[in-house]
Amino acid sequence: MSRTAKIDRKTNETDIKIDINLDSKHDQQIHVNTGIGFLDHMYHALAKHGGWSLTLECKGDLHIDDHHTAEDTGIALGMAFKQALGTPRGIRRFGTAYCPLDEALARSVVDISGRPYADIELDLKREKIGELSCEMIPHVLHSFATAAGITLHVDVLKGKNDHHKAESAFKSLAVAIKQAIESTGTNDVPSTKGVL
Ligand SMILES: [Mn+2]
Repeated sequence: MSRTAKIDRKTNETDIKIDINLDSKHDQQIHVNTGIGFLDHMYHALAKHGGWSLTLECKGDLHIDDHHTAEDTGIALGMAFKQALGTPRGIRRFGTAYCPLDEALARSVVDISGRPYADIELDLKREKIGELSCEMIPHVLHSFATAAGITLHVDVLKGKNDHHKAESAFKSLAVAIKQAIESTGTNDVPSTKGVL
């Protein structure tokens, strides 16, 4: 059984449609169009290495800047993820991954905890990558974690090139999430509280 969700989120600043399938190992379909090329690249990497199918369309107020589009797509993707996951039963709950991209190395640690928290250290030096402000990259990850109700620690441990650092961060996040939501084949809630 596939874990799927559809989200429609419209405000005065952005109009977002998402269709997600967290269990698309064999037939991944990924279409991302936010109007910000580098952000599309990051969401595409997240979906690809997370084993998701993802359609994400956003029409945002890019005539102002990239802020609302980046933040709101992070929120909407978090909402979609949470909805698709449903009650977290029969999953591993914790996930850890290291991903390199050439000289860059990132580590992500995830807890599908029901506790929204994000600690993000990407060590980006540039003002922007393509049309995405570097300050928006941790903001996107914070927004995603908050809306998804999960705990994220994402650290770029090494690297010189900001494109490599950001991409290795999203890849490691994808692999860590994939591990955390992997089915254990039980119906157990992975918490001593009996609830997440
Ligand atoms: Mn903001």
